[in-house]
Amino acid sequence: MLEEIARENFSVKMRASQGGVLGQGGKHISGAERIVSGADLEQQVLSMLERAQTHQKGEADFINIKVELVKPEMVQYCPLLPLAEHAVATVTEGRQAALAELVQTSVSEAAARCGIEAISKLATSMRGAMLLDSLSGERLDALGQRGVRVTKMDVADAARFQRSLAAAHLYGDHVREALVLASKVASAPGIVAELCWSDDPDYVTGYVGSAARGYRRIPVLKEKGDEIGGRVFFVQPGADLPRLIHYLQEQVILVQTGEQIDVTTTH
Ligand code: PML
Repeated sequence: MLEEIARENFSVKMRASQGGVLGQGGKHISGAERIVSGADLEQQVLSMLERAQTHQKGEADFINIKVELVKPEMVQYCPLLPLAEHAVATVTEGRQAALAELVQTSVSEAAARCGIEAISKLATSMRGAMLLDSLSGERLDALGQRGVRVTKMDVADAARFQRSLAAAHLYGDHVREALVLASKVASAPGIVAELCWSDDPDYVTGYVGSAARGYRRIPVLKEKGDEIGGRVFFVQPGADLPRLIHYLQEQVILVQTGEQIDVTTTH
């Protein structure tokens, strides 16, 4: 019986907001995704509740924690993206590096500029990502301020991942969760690249992710104190959007990590 329970996994999703109506609209405060064993479920739910209640973006008045059983046959695997870091010191340098990275993944320069502008011009941060055509830069999803929220993912071996992050001097929830999310996104059908920077006012690091070039970390993509951040996914022209959105929102993915994360620096 105990073995049966240990083999069960659960997807746990949390999202917290302030000032909306039954969680719709308002200010996005916090979100998190994990896939955990039955034995770790209670602890994970409590820790997500605490995270939602103590976020520096403000006091949440709506917290949704959703738990779903994950059967082994529902799981697919993808590799962790390799990581490289740009040596940039200012927002201007960071955004130039992001533009150059996106162009190298075959996003057009016009679409890359649209993506950077789409995040920087947001009035409030979104829960999910905007899908943009990788050639024209046109917005493809009709999900407005909600966007496409990537869910149901984690690493296959959490303890090993934690060890390799610490060995590479990568600390905190932001980079841990972003590496997992970016790996799932890069494995999705029709994705060319992703651009992201955080909506956490104290966290200015972001990245460009792609299957072609990996996770290209950019230390400064916005000014400190700026509460606006978000994600843009650049999509191949003519991609099957319902299939892509289903993969991002519903397909359970465990990311396979190696023993070690090598961080290379690009200038
Ligand atoms: C977020 O807060 O959701 C985005 C985090 C980006 C992390 C970038 C990094 O540290 O590598």
